[in-house]
Amino acid sequence: VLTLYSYWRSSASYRVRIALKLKGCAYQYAPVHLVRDGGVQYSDSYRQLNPESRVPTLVSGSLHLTQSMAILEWLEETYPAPALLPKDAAGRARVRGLAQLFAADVQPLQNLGALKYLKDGLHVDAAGVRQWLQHWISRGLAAFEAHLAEAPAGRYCHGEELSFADVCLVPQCYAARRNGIEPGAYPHIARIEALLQQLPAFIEAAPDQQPDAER
Ligand SMILES: N[C@@H](CCC(=O)N[C@@H](CS)C(=O)NCC(=O)O)C(=O)O
Repeated sequence: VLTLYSYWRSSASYRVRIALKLKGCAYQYAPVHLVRDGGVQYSDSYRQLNPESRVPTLVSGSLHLTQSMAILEWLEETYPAPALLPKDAAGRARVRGLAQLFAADVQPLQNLGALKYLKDGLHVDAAGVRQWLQHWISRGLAAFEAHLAEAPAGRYCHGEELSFADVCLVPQCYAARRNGIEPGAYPHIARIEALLQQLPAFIEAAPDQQPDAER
């Protein structure tokens, strides 16, 4: 039995939800409210699962897996079909590079904890925080778009098969919209996102479909 500790709006959790659904893995959903009571991720009980106090955490028996990209790699090795990485080394490097563009270079700068430090620690005002978010998110989307534009045409981010790059793209588009950036301004991203948003795995993994979604 797999248990996913997740927050509906968390883009890192959203990646793992998409991959679990694509691979047809059933899982229990354990909500971790990142805002209420100062953040449930800081509670002693959650810290025992994930000392970094972040979501997601995926629990499988005695395994406590943290870091969404490490979880995606574990899922890929444990449940190889359908594959979310290409067969060739160059293709895998490209897909991992696209995925890390968002996971390593953009998401940390839009994360709740980083924004809280900008506001409370460095006293940046709301307009400054918004400018920060829009700067880093737009820069990441523009770079991702340039990568898509230079590759041979395909249905998805890397050719005809779904990959980690698609799994990371949709949550980043969600985070962009939340912060006033319209990913539709980037033509390749817009086309692929529209296609992905029609797939059941992506629909079921969406933030507003989660049990802890606030409407
Ligand atoms: N690199 C980590 C990032 C995890 C992360 O930053 N999660 C955010 C939500 S998307 C979080 O738990 N933030 C809580 C906080 O900053 O207090 C991953 O990919 O799993």
